[in-house]
Amino acid sequence: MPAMVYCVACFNGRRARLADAPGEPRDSNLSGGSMSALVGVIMGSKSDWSTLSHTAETLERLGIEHEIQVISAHRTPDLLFDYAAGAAERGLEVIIAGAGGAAHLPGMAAAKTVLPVLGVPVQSSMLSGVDSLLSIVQMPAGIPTGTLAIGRAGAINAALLAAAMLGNKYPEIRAALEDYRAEQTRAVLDAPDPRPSLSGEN
Ligand code: RP5
Repeated sequence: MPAMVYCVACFNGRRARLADAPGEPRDSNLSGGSMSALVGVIMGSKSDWSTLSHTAETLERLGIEHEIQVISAHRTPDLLFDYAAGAAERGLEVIIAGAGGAAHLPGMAAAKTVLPVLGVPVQSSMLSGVDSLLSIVQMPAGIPTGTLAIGRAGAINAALLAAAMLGNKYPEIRAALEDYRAEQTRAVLDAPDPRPSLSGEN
């Protein structure tokens, strides 16, 4: 039995998480209560979770309701189409899609929705994520896909960029983003010495 099973039959309503395991994708929307997700975080494989977990952590830190799911452009193409086509109707306002290698997930999601889609290139083992980056970034005119940096930085920044978009509509998200930035600035200024033993000391 797989460690985590999603009920994929109820995409036009609320998804059901039947079981999950620590360190694997989970649906914070379902675990967090009754609010509906604003951000859909999808990834091409469970193996992408070590990267996209940074997206989830950042969204959680900012208090942004989100849902998380493995959807493969290649292994589950019909599911991808259903998910992207129904995303706006279900209340999602931004989709973050991470994939590696021949990373078609973000672009194909963008092709099926007018919601903003942010692509996170996962660092692949064979080509270090350059393949992922190039697969996501060179979209044809007419189907934009926002493309972030490869790996952890891109995963975090996708969440922050989603927050910036949502912040135009939701004041509490704008405020959370401002706090995040202020805290990050303060952390640098408070510990200017790079040597671990002296960090924070003068
Ligand atoms: C892509 O293929 C996924 O996004 C993942 O990064 C890569 C490898 O997938 P697995 O073979 O690890 O499932 O579709």
